[in-house]
Amino acid sequence: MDFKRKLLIAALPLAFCISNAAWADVKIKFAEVHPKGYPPVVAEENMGKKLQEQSNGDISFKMFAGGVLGSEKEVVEQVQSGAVQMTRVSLGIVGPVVPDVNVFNLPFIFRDHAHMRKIIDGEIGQEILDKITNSNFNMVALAWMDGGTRNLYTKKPVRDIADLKGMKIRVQGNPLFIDTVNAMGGNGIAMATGEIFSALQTGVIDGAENNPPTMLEHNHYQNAKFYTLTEHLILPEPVVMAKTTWEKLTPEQQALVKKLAVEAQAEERVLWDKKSADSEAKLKAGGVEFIALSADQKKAFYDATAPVRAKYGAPYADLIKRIEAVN
Ligand code: BDP
Repeated sequence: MDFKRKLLIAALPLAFCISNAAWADVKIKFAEVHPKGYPPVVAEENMGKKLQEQSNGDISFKMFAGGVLGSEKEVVEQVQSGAVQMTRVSLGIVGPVVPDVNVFNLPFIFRDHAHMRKIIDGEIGQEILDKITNSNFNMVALAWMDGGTRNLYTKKPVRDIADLKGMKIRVQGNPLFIDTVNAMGGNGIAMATGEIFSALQTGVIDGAENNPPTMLEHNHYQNAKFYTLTEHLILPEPVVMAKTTWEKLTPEQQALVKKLAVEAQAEERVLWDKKSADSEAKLKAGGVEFIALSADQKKAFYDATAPVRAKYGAPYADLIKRIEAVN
């Protein structure tokens, strides 16, 4: 082999590396526990389309909806290892990993849904996203999806707090929620979203708690016909990217991802309101009884959970005052 040819062969791997770097191509697998057509899934898919277009194809995006990449807990682990690059996850699931976010997971921390929205749109919302980003868990938190208001759904009616006594109620895997249900007199049992349907069907649990779209779309209403409007949790849901992926992006690409995530936040909110109203109507048509509580009856749930707010809220007393001060 002549010298020139040898030189060419030696230089090949280097040339390959250079051309690879120039293609800066980042592939995003986005994990969703919700099915296609669900409000955040729609907004996230639109975000992905815009991301592909506006990055001129340097960033590719693929949605994995319906929990195919695992439960939310498993997905959070995969984001930490970098196997999944983006997800939307309930804040309830982030709490055990980044305890500072548990302020938003406290029962009755927000006065109502509108109060929660004001908070996540403002500086406190950004502070909580930053807590996630600044933790050591390989996540950059970009925006908030709306997860509505959570109420109890049960096989036997809960018309008053006393009716909940001893009922096994599924909660997300966060000790704070087990304590919350226990404080209300029930028996909190943690399990993944995908296990609820059969647990209700087989009687492993007597009920669960969630918003109307989840109760409908995950078919829980088929085996739990009573929906008690406790409004005990209003959990927003961060959209996160693996920090290892984020760091591969140029500053321009990072700004684009952030901008499009914030656009998705606004888009999802409109879809959410429509979906919630539709879901309520469909649940009622499907035989679910909506049980309204009087102010006194609701106060009984609030009072019963005071020890939970005291236990988990103690380190965040100032932040809680700031949340309460937002009108
Ligand atoms: C829904 C959330 C989803 C949660 C699910 C649950 O959108 O992220 O995983 O509740 O409770 O409201 O498992």
